[in-house]
Amino acid sequence: MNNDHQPKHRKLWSGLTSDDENANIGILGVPFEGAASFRKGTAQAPARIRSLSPHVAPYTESGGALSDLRIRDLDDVDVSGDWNAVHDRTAKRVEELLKHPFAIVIGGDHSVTIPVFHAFAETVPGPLGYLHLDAHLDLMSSFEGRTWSHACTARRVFEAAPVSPEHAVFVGIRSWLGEEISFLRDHPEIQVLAASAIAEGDITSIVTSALVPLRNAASVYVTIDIDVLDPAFAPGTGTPEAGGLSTRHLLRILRLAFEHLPIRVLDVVEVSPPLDHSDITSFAAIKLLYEVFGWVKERNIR
Ligand SMILES: [Mn+2]
Repeated sequence: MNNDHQPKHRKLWSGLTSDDENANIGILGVPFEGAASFRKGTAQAPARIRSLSPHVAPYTESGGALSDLRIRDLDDVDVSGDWNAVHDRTAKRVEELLKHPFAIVIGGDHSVTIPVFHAFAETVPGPLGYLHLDAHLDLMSSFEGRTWSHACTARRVFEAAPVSPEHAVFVGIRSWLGEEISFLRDHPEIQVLAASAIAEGDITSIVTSALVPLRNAASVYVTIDIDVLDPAFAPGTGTPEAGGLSTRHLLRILRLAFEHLPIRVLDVVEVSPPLDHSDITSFAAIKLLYEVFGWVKERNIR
């Protein structure tokens, strides 16, 4: 794909796209799936999600018009070559993306969060917060011999100054590995909200108190691994875990996050169109993104 021009399809993102360098929201695709440990297909997500977006009305679920929002789609990062080259190129393009008041990245597998977060940490003044919505912790120091595996994302994020574990919150977790449990034991300041706790309690009060550590961050990065949703709501993903959140729950959690936190960047990763059924998973991602558009507009981020 040519990255130097705007996509020709003017109905992209329901016609909200603009060439304006000052557009409220910048969107960048990173179709990299080289770090997925099991089933692939996430490289197709940015194109699939974009191709479905013309079929969605430019309104939030509560009827908020998105019409005066301006969205600049920066197309995809060139993901040819090895992972190192992809990380470098991604970081460079994220610097451009961050000229927009709000930045959205569409993966790709979860490893794409690593270079995106590092570019964010180098560009945006801290202290920074990290909100990780996922079935998995991704806290391995290395996985299957790779430090850049999608199972290591959060560990690599903690290596970027100036984020610290006391400004990190994990939500929707229901899969654990021994090394991750040890890491959490060594870092009791990290908040982990398991999927079971969300299902069994009062979601508003549980989530609101879980997000407290992020409130004094200057800017917050939100990463959404689509497998945080139950496979019933998001079957098109490489490592599904039963017992997950409903799309309704996830929208509620994100709404609370937007109400309380200075969110600056959001990524959606691990959508795999070839593993999907009837585009359920891509449409779930689109629903989340359109609500994000609405909250950006509501908060008047410009
Ligand atoms: Mn995951």
